Amino acid sequence: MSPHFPEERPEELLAEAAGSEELGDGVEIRNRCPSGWFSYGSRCFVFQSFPRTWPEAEQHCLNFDANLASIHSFGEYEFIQEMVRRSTGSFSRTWIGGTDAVKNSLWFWSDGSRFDFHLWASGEPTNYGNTEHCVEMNYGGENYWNDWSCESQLPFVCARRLDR
Ligand SMILES: [Ca+2]
Ligand SMILES: [Ca+2]
Repeated sequence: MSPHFPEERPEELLAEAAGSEELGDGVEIRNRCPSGWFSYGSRCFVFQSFPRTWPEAEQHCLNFDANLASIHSFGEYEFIQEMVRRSTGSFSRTWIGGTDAVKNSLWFWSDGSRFDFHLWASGEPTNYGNTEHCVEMNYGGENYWNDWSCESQLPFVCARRLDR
């Protein structure tokens, strides 16, 4: 696994938001992640294990003032992968917030951030049958992304900014 998740120190892997108000030297960090969410960088994340279509998943995240997760670095990706693995016991296929539904092959994140990072599987995105406009992770193994039909149902990851 990644250096972010050393197996021998599980308590540090996914510091649950509610339990991490103090950061050494009594320095308080503002931590407003909802209970059960996990913080990474300046955002809070939660894995939702019940399968939904991509638009239903995005709507569900919006109920938390969140969006489907955008991913901007390999570290963020590994963090989310670990959240999925801990919940499901494997690297299960999972919706994230990427979509090219507005214009094919022009990718956006549903939270409005720049699509500045990707981990497409070999040969992807294929836009198979001109029907694949949403991004899943953990496709064909633990590391890769695939464009898939937005109407397919998968578990999903929501993310929101910590300072909300
Ligand atoms: Ca597409
Ligand atoms: Ca595809």
